[in-house]
Amino acid sequence: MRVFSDPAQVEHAPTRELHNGGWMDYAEVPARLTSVLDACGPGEPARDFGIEPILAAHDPAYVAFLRDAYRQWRAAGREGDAMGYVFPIVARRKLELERIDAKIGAYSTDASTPIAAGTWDAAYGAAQSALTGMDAVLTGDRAAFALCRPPGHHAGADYMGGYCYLNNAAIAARAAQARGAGRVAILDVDYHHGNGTQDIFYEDGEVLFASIHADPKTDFPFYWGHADERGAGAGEGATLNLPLPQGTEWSGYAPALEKALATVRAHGPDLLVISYGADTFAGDPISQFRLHRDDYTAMAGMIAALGVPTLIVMEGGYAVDALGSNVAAFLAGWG
Ligand code: OKP
Ligand code: ZN
Repeated sequence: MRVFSDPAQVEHAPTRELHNGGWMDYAEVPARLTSVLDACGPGEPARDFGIEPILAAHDPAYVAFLRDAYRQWRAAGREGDAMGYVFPIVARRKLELERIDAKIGAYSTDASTPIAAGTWDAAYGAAQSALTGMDAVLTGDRAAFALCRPPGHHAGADYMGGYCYLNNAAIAARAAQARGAGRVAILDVDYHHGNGTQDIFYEDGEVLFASIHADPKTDFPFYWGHADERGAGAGEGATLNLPLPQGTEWSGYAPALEKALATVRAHGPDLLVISYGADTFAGDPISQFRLHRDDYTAMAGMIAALGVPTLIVMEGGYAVDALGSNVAAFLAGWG
C-alpha cells in the first residue's frame, strides 16, 4: 500500500498542554511520524493540491486565523506556543475580536491544542497527504495510507481542539465528492470520538459518519459522541456513535465493529475513509482500551472485506515505540 506524508509534518512541536490542572509534556510528538516511517518504509511525498480543497471543509476566516496566529502571538510579545485561556459558549462568530487570546479562544475547544512555529505548515502538509492519498484511491488503488500528523478528527469547520487543526479526513472526503464519489462513508476507529468530523457532516446525508470510541461520559471530547447523536436534517440517521467502556478488549470491540460495518454497507458508499487511531492499544499512555497489535490486522481484514476503495487517515496513537508496528499491522489487513 502506498504511504504519503509531507516533511513539514515533523516541524510541528508544541512543548506542553494543560491537563488535570497542570502542565504535561505534549503527547502528540514528532517522533510519532518517524516511528511509522521506520516501520512502514519512507513512503512518498504528498503533492500540493493548494488551499481550495481545505476551504471546502473549513471556514475561510478560521483558516486565515490559523495561518497567522503564531505571528500575531509573537507580535503581542509572547514567548512559546500560542494557547487560549478563555473559551466562549455564546456569540462566538459575531464579534470583531482584536486580541490574539480572544481569537484563539473563539476558534478552539480546549487548552491541549497549542499553535507553535511549525503548526500551520505541518497541518497544511497533513491535509495535502490526505488529498494525495485520496487521489491514489480515486485513480485506482484499492487502498492508500495518509500518514497525517497533526491529526484532524477533532477539528471542526471553524475550530481546533484535541491536537487537531485541519480535519484531514473531512478534507479528503469533500475532495472525493467534488470528483464524483457521491456517497462516502467515514469510519472513525480512534479511541476518541471524532467530534469535528461528525460536526462537519452532521446534516449531510451523503456522508455517513460512524464512530467507535471511548464513552464520552468518561473520556475526551466529553460533549460529543453520545449514542443519541444520530445526525440532523438531511443527515438524520447518517451519524452512528458506538461508545464503549474503558477497559474494552477485542472481544468487546469486534461486535461494535460488525455493527458499524453493517451500517457502512447499508449506506452503499463509493468510497470509504478510515480515521485510524492506534490509541486503542493496550499500552497507550493516555487511553484506556486494551487492543493488541494482532487485533489491528483482524480489524483491517474486516474493513477490507467490504471491498470499497479506502483511504486510511492517521489520527491518534501515543505509545510511540509501538506505533509503527501497530500501524503496519493494520495496513497488513489489506494484504
Ligand atoms: C487526540 B486524538 C492527555 C489529555 C488528552 C486530548 C486528547 C486528544 C486526542 N494528556 N486530551 O483523538 O487521538
Ligand atoms: Zn484519539
